[in-house]
Amino acid sequence: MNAIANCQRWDVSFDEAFYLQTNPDVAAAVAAGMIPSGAVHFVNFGVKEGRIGKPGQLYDEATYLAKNPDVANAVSAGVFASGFEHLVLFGRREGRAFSPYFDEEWYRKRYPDVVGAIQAGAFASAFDHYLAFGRDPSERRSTSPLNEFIYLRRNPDVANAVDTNLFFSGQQHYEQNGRAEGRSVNITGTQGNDNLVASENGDVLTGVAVGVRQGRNPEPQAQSFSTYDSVGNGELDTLTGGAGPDFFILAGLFPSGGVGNLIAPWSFYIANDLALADQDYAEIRNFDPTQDRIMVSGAITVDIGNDTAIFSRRGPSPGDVDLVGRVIGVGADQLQGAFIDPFGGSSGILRG
Ligand SMILES: [Ca+2]
Ligand SMILES: [Ca+2]
Ligand SMILES: [Ca+2]
Repeated sequence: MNAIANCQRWDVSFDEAFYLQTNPDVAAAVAAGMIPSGAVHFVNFGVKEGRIGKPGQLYDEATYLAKNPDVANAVSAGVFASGFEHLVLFGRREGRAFSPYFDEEWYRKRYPDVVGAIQAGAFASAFDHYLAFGRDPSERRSTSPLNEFIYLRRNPDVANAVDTNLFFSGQQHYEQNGRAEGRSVNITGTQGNDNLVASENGDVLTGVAVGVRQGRNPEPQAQSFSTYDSVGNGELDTLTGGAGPDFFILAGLFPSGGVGNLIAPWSFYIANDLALADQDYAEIRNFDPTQDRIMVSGAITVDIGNDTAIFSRRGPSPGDVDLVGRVIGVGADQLQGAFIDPFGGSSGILRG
């Protein structure tokens, strides 16, 4: 059977030995010759019964049927035994959504190089790129706004679980365990407009694209570090806080030229074109001045109605300022003490 052969080859959701070991009733039925294999059981029955085909299983029957109504109809009509059968026969090559733990659309938005590679025919889908390269410890690409690289670096136990395939990704670990365990995460955006929302655990929200670079440090654990694939030029991001103490990042440290690893503070959301300075910024919502904080570089605040506009200098003349943030429903006087400026109140000049 073609579907079974595909299922057995496609090892991100099914492992015959694991399935028989964890489902003794199926193992007994296979041993008695009533079913040819665990895979046949999984495709026809097990996946619909919510049985797990493999540790870190990516596939989710309910997600697949909900996101692909034509498949749901075909399964109801008896054309396919399960959504999973359709996926292994057709859906995967069609790039269909099949998992809460991989967002094809988001991955393409975050990594334009992958879109280029797909257009050039190197990969059938973003998921195929992720399997081939994105999970590698040197890349740790994100499959959602949860920053995979930072999550795995902050949680070595999770990194170990991912590297030994107990979880497919840090994001899967967070959704299944980490959130309930109270782990906080870094939620990071793309080079486009983003809508990022914190959990209840107290998170770090950064609207720009935070990536990974290989460093020059000879220590293996320090060979890579996070950096920025975009700096907010032309971006309008919405960052919404949660119940915990959140940290909103409107500035970063960047390597600068010269000797050694000098770093310089740069504000995000500084427009390349001065005429567009008010068009790019982070809109901060649900901000709690008693516990949430905003990282800035040389912020200048102005009350605008019930909100506070945050400007950063973009050049040496006093009026040469650029809108970088807007805190909704919070006045400038309430924000005193909410700013973290590790850059010592420096001007935040990015260009010019
Ligand atoms: Ca963005
Ligand atoms: Ca909060
Ligand atoms: Ca701006």
